[in-house]
Amino acid sequence: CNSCSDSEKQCNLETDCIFCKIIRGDAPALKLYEDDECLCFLDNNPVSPGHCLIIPRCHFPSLVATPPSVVAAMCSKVPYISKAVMKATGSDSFNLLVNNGVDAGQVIFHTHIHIIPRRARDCLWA
Ligand code: DGP
Repeated sequence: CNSCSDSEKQCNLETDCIFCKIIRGDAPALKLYEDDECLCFLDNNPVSPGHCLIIPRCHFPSLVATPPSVVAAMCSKVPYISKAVMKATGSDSFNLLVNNGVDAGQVIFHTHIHIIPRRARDCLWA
């Protein structure tokens, strides 16, 4: 696996992880982008139109459990994907968000980055 080739870990997908199911094609998702390292698809509970998630192809349960090289691969897609999402949604701003751990609001334990398009006066948060 290109995502974790420089980690000790073999690329590993979990049976019960919904994001691993999306990677395997066993669960549906509206994909915006994919390559041999990452996948980006629309969040199914969006806080704004175009809200999407970037995930690595390997299962790591949280950002702190993700090898730096995989974090770097995920982050490297942000400029390209965010530009396309902003163009499609007509917004020119967005928030990047990572919830790491239960107390931070993480509910899916396959590491991911949220891209959340913002509009003027959308009243999401500051
Ligand atoms: P977090 O709280 O950071 O773990 O966010 C998980 C996000 O994942 C949440 O915004 C909803 C989204 N999500 C959960 N299950 C699915 C799914 O089956 N499909 C899609 N597209 N998104 C999902």
